[in-house]
Amino acid sequence: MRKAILVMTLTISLLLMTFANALPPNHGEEKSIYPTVTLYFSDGTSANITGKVWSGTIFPIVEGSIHSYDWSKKIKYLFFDKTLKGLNPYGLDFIRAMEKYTLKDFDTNFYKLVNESMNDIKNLDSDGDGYTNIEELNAGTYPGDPSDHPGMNQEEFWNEYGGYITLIAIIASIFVLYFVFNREKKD
Ligand SMILES: [Ca+2]
Repeated sequence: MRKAILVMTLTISLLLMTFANALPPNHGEEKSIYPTVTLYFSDGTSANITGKVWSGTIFPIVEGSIHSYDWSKKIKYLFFDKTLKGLNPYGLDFIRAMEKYTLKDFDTNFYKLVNESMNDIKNLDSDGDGYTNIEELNAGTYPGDPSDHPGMNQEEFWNEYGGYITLIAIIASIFVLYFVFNREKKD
């Protein structure tokens, strides 16, 4: 009898646990991995960009406006630093550009506001690595991370193999010179 009660209790707990897991998460307080950023417009008003707005609205706008690179692959850190807690230099410039508009623009035409703000900062070099933001966006590198910029693959290749290539070139020249001198002696 005791065993039966124990088995029943266990079964009920298991069922309850399964049921609880199957329930959708709490919608009002849904957690996002992206930080909420507050905009302060010049007229003293302010507005929040929540994590859900970043991922649900801003990222799709960016992905849709850049055609030469599929930003969905690495958009996570486009505006944020690697801890996802703060903005990187590009994210900061983007927020500053948005703040030049008004709360009315924010509330009534958010899509246009995002597009225009991106456009306003496209010729800046937010991270100071020598490439403009739009060059980096088109090449699929982070405009807010100076260690990531176009032409990296060639540079990395040279850093890794440049030493060997130089050494092989020197040895090859010595061989060539050796044979040339030997030949001259024989003649
Ligand atoms: Ca960069």
